[in-house]
Amino acid sequence: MAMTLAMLLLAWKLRIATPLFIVGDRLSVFISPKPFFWIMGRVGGYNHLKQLGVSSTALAQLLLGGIGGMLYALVQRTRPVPWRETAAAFIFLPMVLSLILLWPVLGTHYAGLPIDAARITTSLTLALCFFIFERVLVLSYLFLTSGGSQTSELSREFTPAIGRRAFLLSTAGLLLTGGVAAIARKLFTIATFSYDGTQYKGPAVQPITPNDQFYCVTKNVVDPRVNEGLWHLEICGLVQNPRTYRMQDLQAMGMIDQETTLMCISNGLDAGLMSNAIWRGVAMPDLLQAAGPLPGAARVKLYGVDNYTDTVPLEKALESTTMIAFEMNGERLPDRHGFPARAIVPGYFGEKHVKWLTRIEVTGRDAKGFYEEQGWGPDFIVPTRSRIDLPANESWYKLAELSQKGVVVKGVAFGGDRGISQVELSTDDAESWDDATITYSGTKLTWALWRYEWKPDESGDYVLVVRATDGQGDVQEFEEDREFTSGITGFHKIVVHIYA
Ligand SMILES: Nc1nc2c(c(=O)[nH]1)N[C@H]1C(S)=C(S)[C@@H](COP(=O)(O)O)O[C@H]1N2
Ligand SMILES: [Mo]
Repeated sequence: MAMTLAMLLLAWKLRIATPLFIVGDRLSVFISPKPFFWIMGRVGGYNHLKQLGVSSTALAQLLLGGIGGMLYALVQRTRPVPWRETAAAFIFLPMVLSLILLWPVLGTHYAGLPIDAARITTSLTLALCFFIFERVLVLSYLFLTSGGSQTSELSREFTPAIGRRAFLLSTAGLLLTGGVAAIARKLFTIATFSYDGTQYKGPAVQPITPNDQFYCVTKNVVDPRVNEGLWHLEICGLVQNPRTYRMQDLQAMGMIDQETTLMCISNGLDAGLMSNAIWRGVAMPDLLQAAGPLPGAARVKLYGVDNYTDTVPLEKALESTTMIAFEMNGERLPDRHGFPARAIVPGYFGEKHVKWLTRIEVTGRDAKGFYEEQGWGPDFIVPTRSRIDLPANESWYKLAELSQKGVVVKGVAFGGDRGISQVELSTDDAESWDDATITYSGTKLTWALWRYEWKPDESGDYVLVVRATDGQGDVQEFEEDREFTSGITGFHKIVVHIYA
């Protein structure tokens, strides 16, 4: 409990990555998307899965601590255990195991320490936590059993002095447990559960999504809140001149403003994990060209301070529309959208737009990111898609009331970085199509908004379907062979009832 309390305090006050949070990150790369979705279905969503992850890590930790304590007590009864043995068993051994097992995720820091500094900080504080465990265990055992040396083995356990000490120790244990519960509650209030999975859809959809309504997806239980003073951006790997930029260096560079739509790879046909904003920042090729990619460079691996990673082909990173954004719709990036810097990779799924960006590593062709390691992909380019936002599925209208203005049908269409040239609506389940009006055409990198006035002339049940054509003239399609791990394709359909 003392060690767990120390970890929670470190996580809460100093935003240090403790096993409570990073064990889940370490394990989740081993769960491929199918079982991942199965487990998520079983436990009731990503938020529950995260809660399950943290609480089982905490329980496992307490259980291991308990077993360690019992083993120690058993040995202590037969002979005094010297400090170098308890230190080896309870500090050195767990430290070595943690370094080996958690190495890839130790470079995490939720206040934005650069990766190498974060790795050292996480390791040192972990050693401190194990030290606390060892000291509390040894000292409380000695406290419990001291002063009973003259009495026999049997009476030692039942003397009033021992009873008093046991009572005091238990009380201290209860206080620690209370502390753990109190800080766990505090962490819960700043956790991502309340907003992870936020969608933006429905009749109120605007061309530009307001920052506080922008869809949100994060792998984290507690998101980073980066301290800009600690933060920097590294360009490294297969480059001639590795470099580190502080925010003021970046802000002195030429800025671009670019409207770009983002969509999550797991967005359902009727879902709202898609939003549009105006991003301001620097062009990624400016930084990469200054660094000078070496022969053999094929991909670019982007790292967030939360130890999230993803990769893009070097060619894509060198396109002038691939950028590092510092502002969103005229404001500094909100914390949950990646303050102080995030990648914008037009035409690729949301995963690639790494938030809380702290390192850009130029790599060979085999580099993989967090979700790629899990088995997402292999295709990460957004296929053309469209959605009906109004009316809602299963809406009812009275025919007589539609004689003047009909049913207003509207929604969005998104063609990755290819733009949208046409949107069509069918009111007979894809038998025939009619042009919708594009009310907001956006740019090649954004969604378009469309509208259609439908005047049904008889009552009945209608199936409405939308389809879009991208800027290259390719009509949205259902790709039968496409794995869901590359994002689903198909058509959004709704049912509307018209009654007499
Ligand atoms: N550092 C970091 N970047 C990240 C993620 C993350 O968990 N950590 N999630 C990714 C995913 S899956 C998506 S869909 C987008 C969502 O961006 P948004 O929350 O700003 O809409 O961010 C991506 N970038
Ligand atoms: Mo995503």
